[in-house]
Parts: sequence; structure tokens; C-alpha cells
Amino acid sequence: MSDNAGVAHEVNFDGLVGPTHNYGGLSYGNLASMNNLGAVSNPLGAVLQGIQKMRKLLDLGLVQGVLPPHERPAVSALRHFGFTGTDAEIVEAAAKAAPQLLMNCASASAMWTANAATVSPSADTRDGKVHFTPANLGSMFHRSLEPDFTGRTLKAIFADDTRFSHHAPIPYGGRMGDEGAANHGRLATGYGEQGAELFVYGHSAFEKQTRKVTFQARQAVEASHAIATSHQLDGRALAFVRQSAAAIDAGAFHNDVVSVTNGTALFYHEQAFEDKAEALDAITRACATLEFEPVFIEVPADRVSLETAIKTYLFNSQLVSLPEGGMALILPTESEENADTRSFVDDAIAGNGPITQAHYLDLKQSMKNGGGPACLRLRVVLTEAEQAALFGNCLMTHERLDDLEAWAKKHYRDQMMPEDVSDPQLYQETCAALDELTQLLDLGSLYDFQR
Ligand code: SUG
Repeated sequence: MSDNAGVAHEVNFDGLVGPTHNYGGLSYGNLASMNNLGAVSNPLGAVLQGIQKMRKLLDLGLVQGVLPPHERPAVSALRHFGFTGTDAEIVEAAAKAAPQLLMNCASASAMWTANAATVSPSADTRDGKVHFTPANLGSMFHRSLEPDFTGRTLKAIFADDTRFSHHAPIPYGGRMGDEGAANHGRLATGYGEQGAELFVYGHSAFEKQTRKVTFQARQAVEASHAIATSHQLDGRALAFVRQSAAAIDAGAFHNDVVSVTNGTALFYHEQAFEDKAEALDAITRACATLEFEPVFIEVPADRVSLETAIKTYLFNSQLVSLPEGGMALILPTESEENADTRSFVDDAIAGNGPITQAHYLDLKQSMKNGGGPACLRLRVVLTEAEQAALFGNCLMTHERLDDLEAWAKKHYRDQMMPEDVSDPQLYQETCAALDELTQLLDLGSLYDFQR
């Protein structure tokens, strides 16, 4: 498509934290989620922290988008489990008969939009469209409830079918997990240029588990291959790389907990990949077909241990290109407070590498469920023409963020225990909030309760 040529930007679509944000300890293998089970959460604080992050990116001159929370508790899922009656009756009945099921159906986990989908920019695809595949998130029950509504939302916003192509989630069964952009990266000399796409997987859906593991991998290589094929990517500019079992066992349930890409740079922990030499070689070869060399920024284990990387979420930072040149790391304050990670970042900035700035943000509400800055955003590279074709008001300005802040203050609770999800009143509050949100974002009747 000729008008795809020209300037392209990375647009970060952040997940707006939903009103049911709580610490239900639902994600086995995610140490923060496991360790904070039963803590008091602050949904209002969480959504405001997310909005602050979006403001920071706007201030840096970047393009910022938002994706709406999902309807929770997911009454439609509870209906599948045999509950009947009005929505409020269903929540009440599920709270009595199946509290654990209700807890799973009430998670606000859709906030982590790095897991919403895998996205390939139009510069990478044969048909010149931007391709989307919602992640099946089949490894965790509470997250497996997300793909339908994610697909619906993406189709609503990226509605122009001359520019955007939407695929169904990869079928899940056995261990055919797909966790979306959290295990996907891209290296390119410019956002508008063709890039090398990096798919990081944890296992084969068909392999026998021969080794004792502490935690199961979530991403199947077969799912990654299927996405690369359906997105019509150039096979020479791809790298499929295995995540290290040591990293998964240490709590890196997604690869974006131990590495991040931007521009031609890969910022990664020494122990991120199962076979580091082979991984770096595969990435180098993919980039070579596009005639550039990747910049590897490796963090050695003797400077930052895997354990520290996972505790501080150093690599779950957003690595973004600044309009004036150079790159900024958007990090959680946990990486500022730790001497090892702080000193690595300081040295990186002082050196001659691509990282020129660091900004530390308080995202503790999300961090306590294992979601750092990079988990909270879905990267979508769009040309200016594609950006202009978006439906609704999902691209942020400071005024729109002011509106979202006022909206959250009107509707969100500032304190919640996991068991509060059984309060039918919370469901009513959530629907009122989401109804108003679809008006603010001009998205029409998106939610089941509006249809
Ligand atoms: O899938 N936590 C999420 C965190 C996702 C982070 N995303 C990325 N790394 N990209 C998960 O484990 C916890 C929910 C709870 O316990 O209620 C949770 O789902």
C-alpha cells in the first residue's frame, strides 16, 4: 500500500487497570503474584499509577494509546459453568458455590496488554497490513478468559480492513500456549523499515517433559511459528529462540522479564536464553538479511543476578526511542532502589550505547502482581496513515488523561481484598464505570452488558 510508506511511530497501548484489581495469587510461577496473595489492593491507586506512566510517555514526545479493561467478574464465563439468573444473582451464586472460580473470573489481568496479542507492523508483512493475533493465554485459567474480548476490542479500534488484519487466537489444548507480545520482539533500523521479528518460546507443545522443572513454560514454539506464518512475515528475517529453563524456574514466566528490544538494540540478561551463543547468532543472521547489525546490551549475571532481575524487573522496562535521538528506559522504582540494577543503568547511560536516559516510575500496584512497565503496554508500530485510520478516542492527550483520571476517581474503590469480588455491588460499579468509559473512548457498545 503506497500510503503506508513514510513516517511510522511505535504506539504503546497501555491496559487501563480494571476496577476489580486484587491480589488473588492466581499465577503460579509468577513470584510476585504468589507472594502477595491476600494483600489489600488499591484499584484506584493502580489505575492512577498507570495513567501517570502514560503521561510520562506523552511528556517524552511519544504516541500513547489505551485499551479498556475487560468486564469482570466475567459473568458470561460463569454462565458457561451453569450459573443462571440475573448478572447479580450469578455473582452471588458463584461466590457461594465456587468462590475460586469466581476469583479467576474476576481478575483484572487484562491490564497487562503485553499479553493481549502479537502484532506485526505493515513494514514486515507481505500484504502490507498490520497483523494482530490475540494471545490464547491458555496456560492460566483466569487469563484464558481474555482473548475473545481482546479480539473484539482490537477489531473495534483497528477496524479498517484495508489496513489491518485480525487472526483468531491459536487453538489451545495440551500445552499450546501463546502469551502474545511478551515473548515477541522486533529489531529494525527505523519503525517504518522492515524489521527482524524475534519469537521467544519456552517449550514445544508436543515434547515430553524430560527434566524436572519448578515452573512450566507458557509459550509453545508451534504457536510462535503459526503466528509468523499467518502474519505473512519474511522467513529470512525471523529468529526463534528458546527461553532458558533457569530463567523460567527463577520466575521469568515471560521473556519480557529478562529481555527487551527496541530499534536495533536487544537489552537482555546473560541467562535469558537457553543457548545464548545460538540465540545471538540467530538474531544476528535475521538482521543481516535486512543489512544491519543488532546492538547487544548484555547484563552479566555477576552484576545483576537472575533473582535480582526478576525482583526489580530491570528488563521489564520500556525501551523507547526519543524524538530527539537516543533511547530511554522506563523502569519501575524497584530497579532504582536496588544498588546492582541502578548502577548498571547508570553505567549504561554514561557509556556510548544507545540508552541515554532512565525514568523510574512507581507502579507498585501492578508490580505486586508481577506486571512492570513493559507488561502494561502493547506495542503497535503504525504509519501516520494507519494512525489516522484508528476508530474511537484511544490515542491519548493530556486532556484525555485528565478525563480518565476524573473517571477513575468517580468509580474506583481505593481498597480491596480478594474476597470483595463476590460483592454484587462491585459488579454494578464496574459496569457503570465501563459504560461511561466506552463513551469517553467513543468505542460504542463493546461490552456484553451493553449488548
Ligand atoms: O500473567 N499476573 C500476570 C502478570 C503478567 C505480566 N505480563 C508480562 N510479563 N508481560 C500473569 O502472571 C496475577 C493475577 C492475580 O494473581 O490475581 C497475574 O495474572
